Parts: sequence; C-alpha cells; structure tokens
Amino acid sequence: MIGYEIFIRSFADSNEDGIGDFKGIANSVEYFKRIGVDLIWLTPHFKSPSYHGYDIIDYFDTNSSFGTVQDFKNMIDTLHENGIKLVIDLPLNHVSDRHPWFKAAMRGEKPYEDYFLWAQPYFNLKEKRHWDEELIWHERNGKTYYGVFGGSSPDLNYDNPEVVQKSLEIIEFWLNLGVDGFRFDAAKHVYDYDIKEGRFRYDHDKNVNYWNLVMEKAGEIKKAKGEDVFAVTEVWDNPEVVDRYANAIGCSFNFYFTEAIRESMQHGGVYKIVDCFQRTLGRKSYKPSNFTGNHDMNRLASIITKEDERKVFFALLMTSPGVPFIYYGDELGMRGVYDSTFTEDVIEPFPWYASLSGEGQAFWKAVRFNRAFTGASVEEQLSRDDSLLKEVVNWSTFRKANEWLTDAWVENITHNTFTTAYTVTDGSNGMRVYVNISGHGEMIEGINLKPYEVKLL
Ligand SMILES: [Ca+2]
Ligand SMILES: [Ca+2]
Repeated sequence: MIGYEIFIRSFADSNEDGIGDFKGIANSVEYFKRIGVDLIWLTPHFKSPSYHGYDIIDYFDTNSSFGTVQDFKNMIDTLHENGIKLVIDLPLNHVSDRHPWFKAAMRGEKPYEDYFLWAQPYFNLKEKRHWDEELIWHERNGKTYYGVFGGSSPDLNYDNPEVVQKSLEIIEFWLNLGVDGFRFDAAKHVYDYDIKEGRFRYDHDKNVNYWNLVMEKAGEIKKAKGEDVFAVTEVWDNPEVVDRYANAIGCSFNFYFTEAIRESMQHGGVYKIVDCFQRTLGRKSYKPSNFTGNHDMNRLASIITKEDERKVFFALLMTSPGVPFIYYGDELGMRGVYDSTFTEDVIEPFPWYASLSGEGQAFWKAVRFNRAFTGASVEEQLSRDDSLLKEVVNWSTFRKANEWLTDAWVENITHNTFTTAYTVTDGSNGMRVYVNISGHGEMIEGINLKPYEVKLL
C-alpha cells in the first residue's frame, strides 16, 4: 500500500472556481494509478469556517466549496472502483467556536455546557502551551474555556460520556458512507488537561483506552460489511510514546523518520538515520507510516534542495517497512517553508501544468514557492526522463511487486559516515539495502556505491 496526503482545496478543481474539490479528486484517478497510490488521506472535508478545515462546524456535512455529501460519496465510489482506499482526517479533540454545541454552551444550555471544559478557581489560567507561548485558557463574555489549539478551537470534554458517544456516532456515519478509515488528528490531546491538579498534562492511559474503544467500534461496523478498517495516528512524540498509541490504532506516522533523514542529509552523515531505523523500524506489533512530509512542516524540497538527494529519500521511504505516505506534490519537488502563523506556503495548489493553467488546475491562492515554469509540475516532470517523478513511479512499481514490505521490519544495520546497510525482512522474504547519501563514491561491506546510489541485493 502507498498512501498520499491531499489538501483538498489545492489538488484538483472540477468546476473552474479555482478551489480543489471532491470531483476533481475523482477525476485524478489516472494520476494516482500512474504513481501507484492506493490509499488517500484527505485533510478535513467537513463544514468549517477556515481554509485548513481543522475546526469543524458540522461533523455530518461537507464543506460546500468541495461538494455535497453525495459528491463525496460519488468520489469514494470512483476511488473504490479503481482499487484506491480513502481515509478521512478526523479532528475530534476540538470544534470550531462557531459549532452549534459551543454556541449553546456559551448560552449556558444543557446538555451542551458539559461538552466543554470551563475554568475552576484553582486552575492556573495563565498557563501556556509547552511547545510555544500560546495561552490554553480563553476568556469570552465572562466565561473562561479551554482550547489548547487557540480560542477559536474549544476542546471537547471527553470526561463526559455523551461526548464520547457523539464521537462514535461521527465514526459510524462516515464508515457507513464508505470511507475505509481515519487519520486521527491530535490523538494524544483528547485527554490533555488534569482537572484534579489544574494543569496541562497528557493522560496517555486514558487516551489509549479511548482509541481502543474507537477502534473496536470502527472494527465492528466494518466487519459487518466484510471489510477492514485502516487507521493511522498523529502522535508527534518520542518513539516510545508513539508505540503506545500505534498499538491501539494499528498504524502510526513515524515523525522521527522524516526528521532523521532530512537532518542526516543536511549534515551529510547517516548517524540519525541509523538511530531512527534502530528505534522505530524494528519488529513491532503495528505498521509504521513513514512519510515525506505533511501540512505541518517544511516541504521536503525546501530542506533537501538537490533532486538527487530527494531520490535517496524516496529510496529509503520505499524500501522501508509499513505504509509509506507521500505528501501531495513532494513527488514533483514542490517547495514551501512552514510558518506557524501563515501555513499557506506548504499547501500551495498542486501544479498539473508548467504554466499553472489548464483543466483541473486549482488556483485558490497566489503562489509564492511553486510558480509557473519552475520545473515542479506534473507536465514538466513527465517530460524529463531522469525526473524525480519518474523515479517515484519506478519505486512504486517496486513496492507493488513487494507487498510483503508492509509487514516487514529492519534488522542488522551497519554504517560508515556516509553510508548505511540494513536488512528488511518479514521472516520469509528479505533484502539487503545499501545506501550512499553523499555526492562521492563510497564502499560499505565490500559493496561499491556511486554518488547517491541505493543498491538492493
Ligand atoms: Ca472547485
Ligand atoms: Ca483535549
């Protein structure tokens, strides 16, 4: 399986309003097949006031800019007819401050008041997030509520069983509509405030219990249809914490993989890669999801600027165990620098054409990093024999011929300064991978490697 993250607004536009939509995605099936993608992760498609969609107004309706629920259903049918699965991004930790539940809660209406967390006299209301300086308590109209992702995204109160029940109804609704599973947003934030002590604290035990409950419910619904559920977590933490969530959910994004390879290539040594592979790709009871990047980080091509080096990144990705994910456009070399106050630079329109003009091309915002005729379009990449896209297609073909990699693990890792060698195996199949991340010839275990060469034996 090869996954592909799509930011809907930026991918493919079917009705010439410049905004990517469901029908545009359905119309792109040939491209997915060409690059070997058979699992799509859509960023939130729900009714929402923001361009990114992570603050939801209605969990049971779509963003009308992308299409209706029926359009969404038609898109799933088209993807399924072509052997492509679809998982949706589900932010359950918080809602939009414009969600009817929150509006009713602010009016003091039951039962919605108990859907949210309100300040108690002994809470430290000046507490800031540990990863930046943003406040987690927000005052409005004389009431103070909890919102770890800001005042416009109040957290739901999962100590209220009714909220837990609601979240299960949301899961049931979308599974019945035909989605194959979920990418669970902010999975460790569901229970992240200690009411007794009045301070921010991840409660991993409670979170993992909750996700077990969710997966049990999702599994039951899918089983009744004779299908499996695929879910992946977003837990940006050290590998030992990730393991706990991944065991409950079955698959987890391996943030350390992305960071380690990027860093190793920037610094010109494989040490981080070796540490990462040892800690995250050994034998596990779940599938790791290694990935090129996502909407919350700098784009791969803005960090690894040489195309030859990005080819090495893709080689490492496609020879690694689990379910690899490509962030839309990374296969073309799209660029973008992440800024937490202006995230639009890493979600620019997918460049189908060199001129950025033609059928299906989205253009909902002005582009800064991926302008016309800069080489990172499908059209330009397909017209060049040694392009990154062509290399990605070759690796996808390799991956399809070696589906056993999904349930494999890495062992016997050795390394020099610029090279590493490792075995990928599932117990019955196996291969040894030799990697040279440098621009000069190297040798490891008696194997000669050309600059940026990856050899499989
Ligand atoms: Ca559109
Ligand atoms: Ca929370």
